[in-house]
Amino acid sequence: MLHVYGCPGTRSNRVVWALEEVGAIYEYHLVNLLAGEGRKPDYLAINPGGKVPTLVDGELILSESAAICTYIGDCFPASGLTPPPGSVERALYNQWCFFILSELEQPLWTMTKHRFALSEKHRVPAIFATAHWEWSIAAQVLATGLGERAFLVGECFTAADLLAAQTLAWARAFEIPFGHATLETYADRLLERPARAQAVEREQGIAPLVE
Ligand SMILES: N[C@@H](CCC(=O)N[C@@H](CS)C(=O)NCC(=O)O)C(=O)O
Repeated sequence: MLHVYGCPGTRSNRVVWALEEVGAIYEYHLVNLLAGEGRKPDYLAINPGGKVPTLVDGELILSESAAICTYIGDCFPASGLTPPPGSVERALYNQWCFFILSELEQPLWTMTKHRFALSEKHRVPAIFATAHWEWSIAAQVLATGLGERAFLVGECFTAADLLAAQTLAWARAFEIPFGHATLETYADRLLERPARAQAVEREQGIAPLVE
């Protein structure tokens, strides 16, 4: 049995979405970040950073949302969520996942931290202009890489698209324009996938949104 530790309205929705895409059976454990549950010793024992998501599969404990989504895809190869290891598609898939986590989401994470995630004494409002500028550059790279295609890699939906779509949804929640009509269409289409709706329902059914 797979166990996912998450909190509604956070990056754990990537993992729950991936689990729903592959049809996995899993147990969801709420880590109420607002109530400080991420800092409890029993949770720190499986995730020393006190963050969500975490996936536990037997002896394996995984953090980092992209690594978890990739593991889920690899465990369910028929789903096509991850291209086969060693393939050209897998190399491109890895590239997009690393880009999304290190370039695309970072300006959003900077904005999130300096809006509310950090304690007030650590917030630097002057950072927003730079974060917006960095976002526009990363969004341009994503739009160029996607072109007129439906998916980032090959002809089918992969976890790279899932991570990109969730990051675009995050930008929308912050009312940050994408600046590219193709990204709007891409996000609309991916965010309408039934597995995403099931994931949102599964997480929100467990606890109210943190925001
Ligand atoms: N790179 C990590 C980031 C995880 C992360 O920062 N999670 C946030 C919620 S979206 C969190 O748990 N924050 C609580 C904290 O920093 O104390 C991933 O993608 O899994």
